[in-house]
Amino acid sequence: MITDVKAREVLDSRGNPTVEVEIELDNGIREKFSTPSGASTGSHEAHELRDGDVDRYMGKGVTKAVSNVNEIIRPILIGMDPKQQMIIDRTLIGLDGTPNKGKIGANTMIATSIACAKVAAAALGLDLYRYLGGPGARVLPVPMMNIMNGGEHADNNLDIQELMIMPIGAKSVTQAIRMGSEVFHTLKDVLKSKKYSTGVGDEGGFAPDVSSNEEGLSLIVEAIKNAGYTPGKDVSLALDVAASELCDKKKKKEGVFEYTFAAEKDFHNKSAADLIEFYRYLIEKFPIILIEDGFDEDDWDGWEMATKALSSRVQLVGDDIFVTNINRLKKGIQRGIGNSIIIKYNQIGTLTETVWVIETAKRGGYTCIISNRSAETGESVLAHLAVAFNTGLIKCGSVCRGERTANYNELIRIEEKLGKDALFEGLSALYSVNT
Ligand code: 2PG
Ligand code: MG
Repeated sequence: MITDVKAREVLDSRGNPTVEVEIELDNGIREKFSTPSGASTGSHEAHELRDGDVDRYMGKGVTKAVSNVNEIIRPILIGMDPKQQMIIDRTLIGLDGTPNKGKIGANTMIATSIACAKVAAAALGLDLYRYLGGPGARVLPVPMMNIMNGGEHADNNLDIQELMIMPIGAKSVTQAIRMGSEVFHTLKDVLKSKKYSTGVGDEGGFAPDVSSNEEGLSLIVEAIKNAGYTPGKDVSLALDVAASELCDKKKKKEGVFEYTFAAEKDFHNKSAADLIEFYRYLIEKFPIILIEDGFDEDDWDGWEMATKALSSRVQLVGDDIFVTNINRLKKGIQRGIGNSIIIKYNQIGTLTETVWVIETAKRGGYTCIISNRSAETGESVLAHLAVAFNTGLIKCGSVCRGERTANYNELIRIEEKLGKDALFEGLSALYSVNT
């Protein structure tokens, strides 16, 4: 039984405040969870409640979220059973009462919701993945490792927000992590030899001022080879274009979707059809097996066209278009938009709704990628969620910085614990891709 709930303001990995919730049970067991935060946030995401008081933390304080927990949520949760996750989450949804969690705040709610799950698992003496996933939880995910940062995550001229590597040729997640780390360090050498900066961006990937997106991809391919791996066989590439950030906002208001990649001199004010051809070109030239947010969050027609054209070649992953929202995902499934979804619990605000989205995606034939945000807090819940729901795919940033390695290290521990029951699927985790 829950005997206490307490919130506080702590910092995330970008140095901004975030809300942490700690829950205590009558047997003295305590667990806490602090909420991550995005930079390239989709406009359809549930509301992140910030104070807006410019005298504190540039307006980013979360004291309102903290008092929502301590004054509104705490008295209601005390006495409840933390294992009743659905009831607790429905209570939070009811307390908020708005369609986008605009009152209590999705950041407030998810901190509470996941702290409940963690404390319930601890009370039962279970690992979180086993508590949430039951006896069938055993798939270790293929990691999407973000080793070059651009877009909103770095101050360089790379348009594509994330260039990622996927060690699909590994036999285990532990080996995949080793391969990723080796490529990451080799990339550092490649960058140094070409006099590029080796400083890292928000998610721990390098952020060199490359002359074009293609150059960024070429440097990574060089690093894969120099590390002793075969591009496309051992290690493939994935992109998060975050194309909502590259779409002309004014034109969009008139219902026209136009895309500009500033680093490409021939790709300014182009249509979705042009963009499909650009992606086709990149897929031919580089071993790319996954493209996330290739189109704007509201460009349903562009997405539909791209799915028809490219979905047998790559996973087309919806992040900002779906925002872990069941209604947007259902619309996507009905219209044949993409074949994969990014799962970010703070986009929706409760663990229960997150699980509903995962289940719906799977029934619709979509793969699910459990994903980090560009600001994390050192939690390793993503690793547990990926294994609990056998998603086969995870995205938790680069292979450096503690808030990124927290999840990789947890995957290594879970794989060790599962022993011969562990399953790592490699390329076949991306069901629809024929290479
Ligand atoms: C994304 C994420 C995480 P942000 O777009 O997928 O990589 O970025 O958290 O800034 O939205
Ligand atoms: Mg994204």
